[in-house]
Amino acid sequence: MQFELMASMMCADYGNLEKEVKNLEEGGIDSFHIDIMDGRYVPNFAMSLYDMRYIAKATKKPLDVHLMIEHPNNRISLFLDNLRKGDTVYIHPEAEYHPSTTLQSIINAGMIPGIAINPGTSVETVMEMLRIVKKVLVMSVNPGNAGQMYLPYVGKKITKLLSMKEDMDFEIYWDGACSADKILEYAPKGVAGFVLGTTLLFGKEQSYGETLKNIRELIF
Ligand code: S6P
Ligand code: MG
Repeated sequence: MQFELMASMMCADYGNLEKEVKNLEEGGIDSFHIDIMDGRYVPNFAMSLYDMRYIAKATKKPLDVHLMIEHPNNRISLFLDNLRKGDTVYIHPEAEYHPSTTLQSIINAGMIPGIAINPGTSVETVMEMLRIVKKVLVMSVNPGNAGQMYLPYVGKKITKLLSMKEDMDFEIYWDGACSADKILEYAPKGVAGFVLGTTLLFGKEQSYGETLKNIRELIF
């Protein structure tokens, strides 16, 4: 069974960032998830433009950029100019007056357009954008911090999105408190990828390679 594993780089050791990137690459990570925060749309400052740029230079793997910032279209070129074609950029529709304009900027730059859906946001409110994007990042925690608890009511939303993804041509990704049991349950149902943070990947006794191998062996 095919599914992607992304490393949530806000959880990495910043004292050894280059080594972290190399170890994750060697361990078999598929892409690097970059949580950009502005302290306004979410109550935290995690990563910023220069962190993203550094990681983009340190790896040839794709970047998965999750913009948790107000009105991303105002400064979207700062990000797009430092990415490669085929990288993904997610916006939060609530953070923008005209989210489809922002998504069009992402498409025009050759990036993969995505939306991130908060736990309290319903599928119905983003329906039209589902026709534009290629990826939907379902937040199973409120955005802003790593190490939070899974919010179980998000499961019903994933089930709904799974029933729509073929017709509307998008893939579903999981972000927040991702544990092995969630991958075991949702990868076979069709969730395409999982963002791994403190719950499963970082700060563990075993190497990234061992962890990633164990996860991939969960599902044959
Ligand atoms: C949260 C952010 C996420 C977290 C990730 C951390 O705002 O979008 O990408 O970094 O969820 O994973 P964990 O396992 O610590 O919840
Ligand atoms: Mg994220």
